[in-house]
Amino acid sequence: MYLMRKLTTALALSAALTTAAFAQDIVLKSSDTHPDGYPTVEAVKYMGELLKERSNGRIAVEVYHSAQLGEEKDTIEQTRAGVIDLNRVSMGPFNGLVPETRVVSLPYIFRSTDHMHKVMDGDVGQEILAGFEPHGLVGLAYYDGGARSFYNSQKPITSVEDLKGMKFRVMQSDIFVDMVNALGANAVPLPYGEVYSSIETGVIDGAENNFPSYESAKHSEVAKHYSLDEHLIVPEVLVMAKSSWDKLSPEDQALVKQAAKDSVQKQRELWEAREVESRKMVEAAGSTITTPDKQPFIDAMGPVYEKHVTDEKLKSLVERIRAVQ
Ligand code: GTR
Repeated sequence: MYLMRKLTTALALSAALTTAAFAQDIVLKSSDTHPDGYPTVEAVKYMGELLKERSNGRIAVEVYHSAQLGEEKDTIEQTRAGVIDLNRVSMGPFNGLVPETRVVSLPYIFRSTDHMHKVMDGDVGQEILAGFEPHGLVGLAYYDGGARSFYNSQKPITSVEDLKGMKFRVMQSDIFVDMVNALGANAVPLPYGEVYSSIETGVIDGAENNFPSYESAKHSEVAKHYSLDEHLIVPEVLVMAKSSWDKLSPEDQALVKQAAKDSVQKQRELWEAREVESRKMVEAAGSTITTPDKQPFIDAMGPVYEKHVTDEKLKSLVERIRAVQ
C-alpha cells in the first residue's frame, strides 16, 4: 500500500513535470555571426531576459553566436525553413530576397547614423520590415551596424585613386559588387568567415566593415590600413521564422515584438561604446587610420544608383529617405 502510494505520487509528479516542460516552455533558437559579447549578441540575450521575465519563465531565447549555426546566407535559408527561430543579420545578404532591403544597402544613402535612426524608426523602416513577410520571415527590429569603410593589407588609402585595381571582399549582394567596381577596384563576394584567411593568403587585398567587426573578427591583424570613407551605413535586422511566429499565441507574439523593440536602445548604447573601444584597440595594435575626402567617393556612386534604382518603388523610397531631416 505504502509502495503503491509512493509510486502513484511519483507518477503524478513526473506527469506534472512533463506537462510543464512540454506545454509551457518555448525556446527560441537565435543565430548571430558575431562572437559572444558583441553588441548584437548581447542585445538578443537581453531580449531573451526580458521575455523570460515577462512570460514568467515560459519563453526563453538561446543565442548561438560565432556563426555556430552557419554563415549568414545559409542561416537565412534555415530561418525561412523554421530550423532557426530568430536571426540577427545584416540587411546586405537579404538584397537578393527582399527587394525593400536594397534601398538601405545603397552607398551613402544615409548622411549619418542619426539620419539612419530617424528613417528606420519611422514609416520607411516599418515598410521595410513588412517586406520580409512574403518570404517566410517576420521583421522584428533594427540594430546599429555603424558605418563601413575599406581596409587592406597593402597601403594606406588617401583618395579614390588609391583603390584602383585592388581586390576587396564584399557581402554577397550585387549592389556591393557594383559599388566596389564603380570605385575602380575589384569586388570578391565571400562569406564573412572566409575573409581573414583570404586576406592572409593574398586572395584579396582587403575588405570593408565597421570598427567592431574589423576588430572582433581579427581582420585588423592581417589588414593594417583602415580608411575612414564610410561608404555604407547598413542597419542590422532581427528576423523571426514565420512558421515559429505562427506557432505563438497572439499574446506571446506581442511579448516577442515588444521585447525585440525594447532591446534596440540597449543595442544602440552597447554599439556606441564598442565602436570607440574597438577603434582604440586596433590603433593600439598598430592599425593606421586615414581619412580620405569623401566627396569623390560619393560622386563615383552615380552608376550604382542608375543601375539599381530603376523601379518606382525604390525611387520613391530613396526620395523619402533623402527628405528625412
Ligand atoms: C558585419 C555585420 C554582420 C555581417 C558582416 C559581414 O558588420 O554585423 O552581420 O554581415 O558585417 O561583412 O559579412
